[in-house]
Amino acid sequence: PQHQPDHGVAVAPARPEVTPPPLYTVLLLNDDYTPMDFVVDVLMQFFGMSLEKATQVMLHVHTRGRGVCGVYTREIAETKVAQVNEYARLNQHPLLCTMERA
Ligand code: TYC
Repeated sequence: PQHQPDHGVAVAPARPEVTPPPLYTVLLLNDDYTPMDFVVDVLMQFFGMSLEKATQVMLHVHTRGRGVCGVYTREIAETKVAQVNEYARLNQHPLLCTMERA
């Protein structure tokens, strides 16, 4: 068939391709001093977990050393990490939240 001339105007491809953003896992690290109920409170407040789920994750961190709070895009993960660490320091607990590429 005959080809249409290219007018230099960008058009959407028939099957648009999108590049998904990199994902980051937000982690909580264990320590010997932060009270268990404080960690459960953090998981409920900042990660939207139920009391049951937060307790389960807190106990996993307590016994295994670290645990997953959630997986987010970079800006969201960075904000969660900053908010949790600020909240822990404000309450004078050594609790550490970190992130790594998923
Ligand atoms: N290990 C703490 C304690 O025995 C509890 C704890 C759990 C602390 C999870 C930090 O990310 C953490 N009180």
